[in-house]
Amino acid sequence: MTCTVDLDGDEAPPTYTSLADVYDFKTAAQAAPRYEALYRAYVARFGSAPSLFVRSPGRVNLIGEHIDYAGFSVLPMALNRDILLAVGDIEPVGPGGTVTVRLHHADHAERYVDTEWSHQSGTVLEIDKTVHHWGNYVQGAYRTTLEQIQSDARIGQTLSRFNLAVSSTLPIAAGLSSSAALTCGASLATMAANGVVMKSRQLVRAAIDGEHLAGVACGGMDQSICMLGHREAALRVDFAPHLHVSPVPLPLTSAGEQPVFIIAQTLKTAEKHKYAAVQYNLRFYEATLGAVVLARALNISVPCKTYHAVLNAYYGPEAMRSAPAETLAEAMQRFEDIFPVKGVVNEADVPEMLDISDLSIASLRARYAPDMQCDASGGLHLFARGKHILAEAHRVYAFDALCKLNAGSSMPDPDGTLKALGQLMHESHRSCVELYDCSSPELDTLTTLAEKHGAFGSRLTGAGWGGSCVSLVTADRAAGLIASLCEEYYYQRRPEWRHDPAGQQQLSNMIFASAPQAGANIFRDL
Ligand code: NG1
Ligand code: MG
Repeated sequence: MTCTVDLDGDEAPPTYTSLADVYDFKTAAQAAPRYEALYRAYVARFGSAPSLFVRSPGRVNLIGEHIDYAGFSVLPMALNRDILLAVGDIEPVGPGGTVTVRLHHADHAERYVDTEWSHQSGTVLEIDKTVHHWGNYVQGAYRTTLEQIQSDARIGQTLSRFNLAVSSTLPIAAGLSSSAALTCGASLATMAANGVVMKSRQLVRAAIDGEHLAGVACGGMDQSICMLGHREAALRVDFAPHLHVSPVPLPLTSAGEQPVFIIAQTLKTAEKHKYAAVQYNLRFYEATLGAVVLARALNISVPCKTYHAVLNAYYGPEAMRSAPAETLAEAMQRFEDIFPVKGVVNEADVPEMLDISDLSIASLRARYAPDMQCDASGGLHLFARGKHILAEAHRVYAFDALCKLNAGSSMPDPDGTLKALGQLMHESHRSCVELYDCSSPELDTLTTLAEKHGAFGSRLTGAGWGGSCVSLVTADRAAGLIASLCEEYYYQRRPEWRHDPAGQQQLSNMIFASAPQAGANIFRDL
């Protein structure tokens, strides 16, 4: 998916000199040893001290699942689990000289093998996406960041060689966007190493393009929230007409406290390169074909490949901008009334539905799912997927409106608002189960348990099919909820973790509480 980037604020990501600028007091104290350990690992690997650190957080999507590629707004927040990069041995390379970047993983060097790449200053780095290496994400973002630097006449063009060491508390393939944290962190490190200042929007663009170069056809949600997260607010990310973000402060509880989100992993990973071909890309294809079929049913003549574009063409950009919830409510009804086939559709029958019966399946694919593998042999659930997308988009606006209505004000029934937010999360999960078919038995068990033990609402987050769920709870119930889930979910499946310090350590990154965090930043002179 391509999107133009038009972000609020023209600033560069911040540079800080104290952990307290990012973390609250207690978390800063807990985080300090990680920076020290990474410093030591850098010295051990490269023989000199790093000159700066980059911090790049993971994200959790609070609501708005599988609708970013349909063009609709989503509502994520940055997490208190992050990737740190130590950057050092920065040396400018003259024109035509060889630029080399060395990359080391400080936590799991045996699993994430070291790598390095070189190119002549002034030439483009080639990336081999057929080899699945964790360094591809870093290389991809390195290359696209240099392209941004070189396309901006205001920025100098002398490139530097440098070294990177990485450490992470973000679980991989858990639906918490470790990949975007890595590409955003790599973009920021490349910027800093080259001694230039770029705007956040350029870095978001570079990180998105970098992930594409690594072979993942993603939307822009993950990179936007990672780079632009707010310390005390979730973000609404809009994709049309441009990528645009606005803070969504969460309503306080009746005790005047910030509510808490509990992130809980299923113990079943959701590795993109494994399930993408079967499920994620197929959903993208179903979402695109559904939009095209709807456009045909509404007699829209301009080409539209997303549901958002169809609604925009039918209701007009003004209705979409000023009354999105009302417009979507109308659209949901119309969709039910006029979508031509409510059941499963055979791929071979789609051209007929579009009145272009001489179109081959190969051409249909080339038009609506280019450059992606996907298996449609089980049929296309166009109606069910479309129904989810429209209702989920509506829930995002409802969630946003509830938060904004109650932001900072002392309302009569604050917990009522949290209950209503929880209800939207609950409905979102049901829709992912029943209409989008992207849940798993483990996700259903965890969300049910979370709601039983005091969550206002709980839902899968990220693409699904494994990974994590997110639950909304008051601060005073957070510890109790975590204890209950440990008892009834984790210790049932990993009894050995109960008394083993290493198991407890694993568990602390499997289930944890997070409030919204700041987006990525640089630290100097810590
Ligand atoms: P995950 O698989 O959790 O990183 C993916 C997409 C998002 C969005 C969600 C579903 C990538 C990098 N991310 O998230 O853009 O479509 O699924 O809402 O592909
Ligand atoms: Mg990802």
